[in-house]
Amino acid sequence: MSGSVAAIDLGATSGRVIVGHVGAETLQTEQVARFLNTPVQTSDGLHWDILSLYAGATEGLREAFRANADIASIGVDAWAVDYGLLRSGRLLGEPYHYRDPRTAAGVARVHERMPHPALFARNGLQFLPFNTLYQFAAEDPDILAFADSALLIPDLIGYWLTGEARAERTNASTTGLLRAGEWDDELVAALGIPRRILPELISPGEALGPLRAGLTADLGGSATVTAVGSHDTASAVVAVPMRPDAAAYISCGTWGLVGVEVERPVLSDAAREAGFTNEGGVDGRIRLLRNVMGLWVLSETVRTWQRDGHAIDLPSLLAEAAEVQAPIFDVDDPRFLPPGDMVSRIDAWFAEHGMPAPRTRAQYARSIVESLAQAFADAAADAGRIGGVDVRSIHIVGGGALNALLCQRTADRSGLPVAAGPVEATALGNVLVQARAAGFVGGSLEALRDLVARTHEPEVYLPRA
Ligand code: LRH
Repeated sequence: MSGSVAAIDLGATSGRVIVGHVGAETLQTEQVARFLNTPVQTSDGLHWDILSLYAGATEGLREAFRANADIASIGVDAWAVDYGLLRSGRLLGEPYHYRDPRTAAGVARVHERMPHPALFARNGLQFLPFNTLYQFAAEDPDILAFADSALLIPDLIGYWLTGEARAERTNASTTGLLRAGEWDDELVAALGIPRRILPELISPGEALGPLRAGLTADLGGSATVTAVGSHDTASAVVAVPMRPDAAAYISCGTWGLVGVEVERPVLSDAAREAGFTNEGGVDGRIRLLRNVMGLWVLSETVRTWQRDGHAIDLPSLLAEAAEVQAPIFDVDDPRFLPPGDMVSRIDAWFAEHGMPAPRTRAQYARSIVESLAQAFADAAADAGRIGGVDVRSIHIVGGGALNALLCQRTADRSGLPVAAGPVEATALGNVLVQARAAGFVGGSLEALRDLVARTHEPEVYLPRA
């Protein structure tokens, strides 16, 4: 039996609605809507425009039903860690963007009560200043006390679609408040977080609920909303056509999430010291990975040039970059996290390290790509060592799979073949988990990945001397 499902996939720069057609030998996707995600800086910080994202998602669902009356299920994924606070079902304000610097105060407050090594022993998370537990600690305590629930971005969209408030497990793992897959009540209490704001957990593949009665007429169709790997990276990893015992993956978009898939969390000192995180995956797998800064540094650099009046065409810029040499810098330096003028920050990094900075735009682009490739190669090697996986190839999925220079240089710098694609891994992973729940396809993650491999042939980059 085959059938169709719809995936809502919200990314840091755009959102999409994709219809997937799935059967034993079929895995096809068509994008029915794409809308921009434009964060808004207000007097109190950097926010996501969540209502415009919800409007884009529902307009996309309307289009999906118009084109495919038989959609059986809807799944939502988005970036991790961010949330909306609600009281009696009403949103108390636009969610903060994880790149808003307010989290620094939260980090200090949390670490006063529990330093990172003690936290890591419980939640297995890499220290990232925007993990949800630090954001909660940075909230105005009166607002937190007033709220009766906190919903991560995909859970919030799911709530608006169904009226059901739940916390999907893969994304909940990025809050820092899960221990062995359940809310860590002891930690929640120790950090003074009101326990009532954390909703009941739900796992990928479980039904969240039917579309609200009021919505079905508006959208022109009815379907069940199914929990997927609602953390976008969890969905992407589902659709990596890899053998987990022999490969590393890089989910490369705004971020480069570099890691291996393991059966159990790795809570060793080596994992913590190397900045690895144990995020929850679909089917209880663990995503042992490191956040590498990703294409953000390049896109933010291009944005700075465009703002200064230069017309930049990315493919031409990358073609020119392939022809020049450039030095590398540490892309994971925290100075590159907030939005802003990346070129001056890159210059400052080189000045502090007594090295000449790039001069032309092509050299800057090359320097960023080379630095990313090196960070990817290092993280893939570390992931293999720490996770006990004999990494013999690297899979790059997501938008970065289209960047031939980055893929080739990752192969060169790691000495390993790089298999690039699918570009739309996140949407495919979202679609596959729904399709399995609906009975359109069966089996383990391995069977789902085999279907991806049969239908989406990767582009292979062999390492050059
Ligand atoms: C990628 C991602 C990543 C998180 C970051 C906040 O979109 O979900 O896995 O660390 O956003």
